[in-house]
Amino acid sequence: MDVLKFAKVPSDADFRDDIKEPMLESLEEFNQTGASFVLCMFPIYFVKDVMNYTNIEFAFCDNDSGLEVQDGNVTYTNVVELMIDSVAWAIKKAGYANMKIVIGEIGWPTDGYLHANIKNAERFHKGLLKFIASEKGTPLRPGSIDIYLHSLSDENKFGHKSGAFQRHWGIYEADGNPKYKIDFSLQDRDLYPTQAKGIVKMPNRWCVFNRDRSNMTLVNKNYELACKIADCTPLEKGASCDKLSFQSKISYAFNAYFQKYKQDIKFCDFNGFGKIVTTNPSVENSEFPIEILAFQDQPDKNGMILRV
Ligand SMILES: *[C@@H]1O[C@H](CO)[C@@H](O)[C@H](O)[C@H]1NC(C)=O
Ligand SMILES: *[C@@H]1O[C@H](CO)[C@@H](O)[C@H](O)[C@H]1NC(C)=O
Ligand SMILES: *[C@@H]1O[C@H](CO)[C@@H](O)[C@H](O)[C@H]1NC(C)=O
Ligand SMILES: *[C@@H]1O[C@H](CO)[C@@H](O)[C@H](O)[C@H]1NC(C)=O
Ligand SMILES: CC(=O)N[C@H]1CO[C@H](CO)[C@@H](O)[C@@H]1O
Repeated sequence: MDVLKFAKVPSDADFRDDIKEPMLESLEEFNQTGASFVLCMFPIYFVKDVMNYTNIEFAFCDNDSGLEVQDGNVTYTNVVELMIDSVAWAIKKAGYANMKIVIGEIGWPTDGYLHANIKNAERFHKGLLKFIASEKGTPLRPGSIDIYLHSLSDENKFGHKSGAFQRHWGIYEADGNPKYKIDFSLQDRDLYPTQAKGIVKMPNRWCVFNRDRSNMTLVNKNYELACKIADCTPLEKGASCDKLSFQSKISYAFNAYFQKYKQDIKFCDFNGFGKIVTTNPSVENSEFPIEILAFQDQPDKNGMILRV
C-alpha cells in the first residue's frame, strides 16, 4: 500500500514520485508475464495513521459509522474497498486497467496497537470474509477477489520497529488455540476454527520477581536483559499488559525469558530476584505464557525437558 502517495479519494491515487519509475517497470513485467499485482494492506493502520480518522469504524466492512468517502459518482463506506480501488486507479493510470489484483496480506492484530484486540479482529474478519464471499468486488474491480490472510499465528521473533503489533497478527495463539471465531469456508458460520493438533504445553510453572526491593538497580538490569532476549511486546504502551504494576511488569519479563529457555531453572535466577511459582500470575487480559514443546524436545520420565 505504501507505494502510493497519499490521495484524498481513490481516483486521485498514483504511485509515489520517488519510486514511480521502478513501479512502472514492474507493472510492465507483470503485464508481460501475466503476473498479478499483489497488494499487502493493513486497514487498521491505514484508517488511523494514513487517513488519521479517530473513529476506527471505517476500517470494518460491516461499518456502521455512517462515514463515507465520495469519489465522483462512487461512494466508499469502508476502507477495504477504498484501498483496493486506490491501487487499481494507480495501475489504471499506468495503462493496465485489467491487471489482476490479489490481496497478498490482510488482517487485524490483537495486541500492541490502538484498537488491536480479539473482539475487533473477529469482527473485521467476519465482515471481510462476507465481502469476499459476496464476490461483488469493488466499484473499480467488480467480481471475485483472492485474498491471503495475515497471519495464521503470532510471530514472537518478528522485527517490531514499527510497533509491538507486528508480532500479534495471528488468528491462532502459539499454543494452537484459535483466538477468535472465523469461518474459513466463507459460510459466515459463528464458529472457532479447528484447534491445532499435537501441541503440548510445558508444565504450569512461571518465573516471577520475588519482590525483594533491596537493589532495584540490579533488578532493572535483569528486567532489561530479559526483554532484550524474550518477547516483551505485550508490555508496550497500549498493549495488553501495559496496565500492570511495575513489579508485575518485571515478573512478566522474567517469565517470558524463563519460558523462552524452556523453563530451565537456571534462567529464573536473575541475580537472586527470580522465583518459580505454580499459580498462574496472569491477570485479566494480561496472560503470562507457558512455553510449548518444540518437536525436538522430549520430556523424560520426571517431566523434565531435555534437548535432544
Ligand atoms: C498487457 O497490457 C496490454 C495493454 O494494456 C493488454 O492488452 C494485455 O492484455 C495485457 N496482458 C496481460 C497478460 O494482461
Ligand atoms: C495524517 O497525518 C500524517 C502525519 O501527521 C500526514 O502525513 C498525513 O498527510 C495526514 N493525512 C491526512 C489525510 O490528513
Ligand atoms: C460514473 O461516472 C463515470 C463517468 O464519470 C461513468 O463512466 C461510470 O459509468 C459511472 N458509474 C456509475 C456506477 O454510475
Ligand atoms: C546493586 O548491585 C550492583 C551490581 O551488582 C552493585 O554494584 C551495587 O553496589 C548494589 N547496590 C546496593 C545498594 O546493594
Ligand atoms: C451502515 C453502512 O454504511 N453499511 C455499509 C458498509 O459497507 C458496505 C459495503 O461497502 C455497504 O454496502 C453498506 O451500506
